[in-house]
Amino acid sequence: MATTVLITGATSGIGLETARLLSKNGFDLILCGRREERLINLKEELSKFSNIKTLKFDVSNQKEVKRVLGGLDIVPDVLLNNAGNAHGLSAIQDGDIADWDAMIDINVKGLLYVSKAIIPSMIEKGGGHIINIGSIAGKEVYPNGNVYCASKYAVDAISQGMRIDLNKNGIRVSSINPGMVETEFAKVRFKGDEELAENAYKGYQPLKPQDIADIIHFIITRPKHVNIADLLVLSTDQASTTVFNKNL
Ligand code: NDP
Ligand code: 8X3
Repeated sequence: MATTVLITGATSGIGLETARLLSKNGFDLILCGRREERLINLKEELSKFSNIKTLKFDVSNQKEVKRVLGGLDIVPDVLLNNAGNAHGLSAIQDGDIADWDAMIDINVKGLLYVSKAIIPSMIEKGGGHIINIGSIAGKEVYPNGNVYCASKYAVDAISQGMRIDLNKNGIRVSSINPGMVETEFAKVRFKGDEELAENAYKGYQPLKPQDIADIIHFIITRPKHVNIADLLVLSTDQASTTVFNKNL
């Protein structure tokens, strides 16, 4: 039987390219996101390669997560907790509370709600694999990153905690922490300001979402006794959150 992977945030960026790569490699997928039209198109695109199920929900809506994932008739072998974004880039004294709420609600609480809905069935099945997408921002704080960094530090702590608590259940927990990846991330962070979004990726070669998809494919195809626990992945042009080899 094919391995089933549930991907949150499959409508764009890292999640989308991971869905494409895994489907082409024969993995069955449960693809999640809020943008229904994208989910429909993705199902149409990938159904020729593997079985695709789509689920539309907001990870930060606890009731919705419980209702939608509680109704699943398949236990995913792999849960990819990828949905998330930065909202804004401001000094702490200038931060927008709605942005802070969004980042904590989606990146931290959303990841927890989804995990809470899936983990019991993995335990009952006797195993599984959870991959959490953290960030370099969860390893190193940078100017104006404050609450986004806090949300990703939380993901780092949750990944470590999951690895410890689920150790006895044979559930692998992996954490991937990318540096800059060219996706819709900057567009969301800068609220649709195209110029600011483009600047985020200007003058150097950032990672591509396909690079992270490749790594996810590698991680989930290791033998059962191997867990890639924690990875920091940077483009060659990036050395830290603030040091880039830019050619501007
Ligand atoms: P994108 O903006 O391209 O994709 C974000 C995905 O998350 C979308 O599919 C979006 O789907 C989904 N999402 C956002 N909010 C919600 C929500 N409330 N409920 C359900 N789904 C949601 O960004 P990336 O692909 O870059 O981001 C993926 C992950 O990678 C994030 O966790 C991000 O923090 C992390 N990351 C990104 C880096 C980068 O430089 N790009 C670097 C390090 C980490 P929809 O809008 O349809 O709901
Ligand atoms: C995304 C990378 O450096 O913008 O997590 O926080 S960064």
